[in-house]
Amino acid sequence: MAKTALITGVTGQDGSYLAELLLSKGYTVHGIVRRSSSFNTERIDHIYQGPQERDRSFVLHHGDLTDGVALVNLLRDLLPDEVYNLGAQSHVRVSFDTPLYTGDVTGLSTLRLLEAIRASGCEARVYQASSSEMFGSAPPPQNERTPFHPRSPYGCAKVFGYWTTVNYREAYGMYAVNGILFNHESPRRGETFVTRKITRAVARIKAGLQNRLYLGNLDAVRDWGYAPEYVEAMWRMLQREEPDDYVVATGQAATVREFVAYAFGHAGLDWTEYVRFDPKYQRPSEVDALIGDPAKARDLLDWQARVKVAELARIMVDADVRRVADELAGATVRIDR
Ligand code: NDP
Ligand code: GDR
Repeated sequence: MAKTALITGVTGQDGSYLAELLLSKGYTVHGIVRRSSSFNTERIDHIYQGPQERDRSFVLHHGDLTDGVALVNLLRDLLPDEVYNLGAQSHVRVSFDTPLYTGDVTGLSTLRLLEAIRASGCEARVYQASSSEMFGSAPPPQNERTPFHPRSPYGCAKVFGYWTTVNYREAYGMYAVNGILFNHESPRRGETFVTRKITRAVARIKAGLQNRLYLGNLDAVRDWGYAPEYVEAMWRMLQREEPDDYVVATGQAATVREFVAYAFGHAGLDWTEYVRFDPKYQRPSEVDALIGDPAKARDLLDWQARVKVAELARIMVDADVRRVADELAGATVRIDR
């Protein structure tokens, strides 16, 4: 029998790659989409199957992580084998402007979803999208035993989601796991996260559409990997015999400045001519350095990152250059696959 999965956050970067991965493995995939005043399905339009199609393997449902009753009803109807909780207000800087909202959507919603799973009588295995932001100011390298010290409302909300997931595993014997994922990027990354902001600017500068890029802290150190590889790790976590928590990372560090240099350099541009500082993009409390130790994922999941930061920057610049060229040609701009 084909397995059934439910993905929250299916319209996001990771949700779109995960939906593709599960479909390729023969799953029937259900996704929760929140209603918005304009279309928010760009990343999954290429796999969309309309309600009139027979035997659909990809089905979208309106819903919202803040609506616990809707979650119970949906789970009771679907009784999925696996639930991937990727939905979140995921922007760290924005979480300082909307702390209560972020606490609700990113933190409390994990509890809502886990309770909904219990209430619906569903026995799904659950993946919780935990984050390296939970480590905050804990010095690198960070692994599964590193104590958390979050530095933002987003990080605090993710710590709540992490411990709630552990608690449901211990209290109710649920198969619930935390993937503690370090930053992972792709051509589908949201345009206000720093990597995509940079690669999009490179493409637009190259095309003569922009001549400045304003950034905040260039000294921050991150461990940047490639999103399509990271969703494979999520799936592997749910295939183990016993539930557990895993760090997923490349183990390699780069500063924002280095990413800028890789991206501009790949397009033959000198970044110092274009990049300017704007304090608007600084955070009230910054996370200085996140570098993951992915040994456990390597040993137990047989998972390793292949794409490293310099190649990642090249992949993203090339995709944005193609997109800008399509836009200028008036062609339909397709999401990069
Ligand atoms: P995105 O911001 O690209 O996607 C977030 C998704 O959550 C979108 O589908 C969004 O819908 C959805 N969402 C937001 N609010 C709600 C809500 N109230 N109800 C239901 N869905 C909602 O994030 P990523 O794909 O990058 O990340 C996926 C998850 O992994 C997130 O939880 C993130 O915090 C976490 N994470 C990400 C890392 C990364 O480097 N990318 C690293 C570690 C953790 P809409 O399209 O309508 O906005
Ligand atoms: P992060 O990603 O906060 O690590 O969270 P982001 O790309 O937003 O920032 C990375 C680092 O770059 C610095 N920075 C800037 N950031 C943005 N967005 N815009 C700028 O102009 C800019 N200039 C410098 C930041 O200060 C920071 O140090 C991401 C999200 O996907 C989370 O959901 C996820 O949990 C973590 O990664 C792991």
